Amino acid sequence: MKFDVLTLFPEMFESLDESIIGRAKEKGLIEINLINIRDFSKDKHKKVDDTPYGGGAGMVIRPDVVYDAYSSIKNKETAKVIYLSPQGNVLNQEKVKELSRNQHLILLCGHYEGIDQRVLDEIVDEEISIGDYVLTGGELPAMVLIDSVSRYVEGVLNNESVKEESFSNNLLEYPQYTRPEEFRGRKVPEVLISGHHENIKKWRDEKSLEITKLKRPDLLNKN
Ligand code: 4H7
Repeated sequence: MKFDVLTLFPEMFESLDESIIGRAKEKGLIEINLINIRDFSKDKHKKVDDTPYGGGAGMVIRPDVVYDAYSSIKNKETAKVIYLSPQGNVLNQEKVKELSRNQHLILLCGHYEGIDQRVLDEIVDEEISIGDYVLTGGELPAMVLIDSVSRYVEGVLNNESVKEESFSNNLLEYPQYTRPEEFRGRKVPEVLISGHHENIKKWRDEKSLEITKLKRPDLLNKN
């Protein structure tokens, strides 16, 4: 799966070189191509923004610079273009799964007061938000999208966790324990040490339900 990212801050995406996503890149399972919008400024000072028509605070990113950056992307015709913005459809696990069926996504990251509406109307297929709060840019949302979607790419995860995890069944996950068997007087639940797989499964299912009732009762009415 390929992600092209249009951003003014490509260095922010270095965190995706770590851990599971970093490994997926090394293995060639996902490709993340960063396009610095600033490289497409025709201005001698590499300016990409300007003051808003109609007045008001802050700066708006120019449409021509964004369009030129977008135009440089190979095979853009068959890709889906996503704009990360607080006005988009709120991302959830179902949407993540749906997005993972695309072979090529182009992620457009806004900054400052946003991007001129005309280039958005021209190139954006879908607007996505990662939640009802304000950020300084679309870069963190783009990284959240890349991380969550990449988990569904074949070979990125080496275990069964995709099938069992929270939200896939509208239940939260059961608690996890590892060594030592006793920590500051707190013992690992006996059943987990018993080796009785049927009882372990039953205990975990019960815990999942109990925790969901306690922490996220809203999820239980979604089945
Ligand atoms: C695009 C358009 C996403 C990107 C507007 C982005 C939250 C989210 C941004 C803006 C984002 C999310 C303009 C919104 C300036 C905030 C004060 C960058 N914030 N801005 N406003 N929830 N910010 O996914």
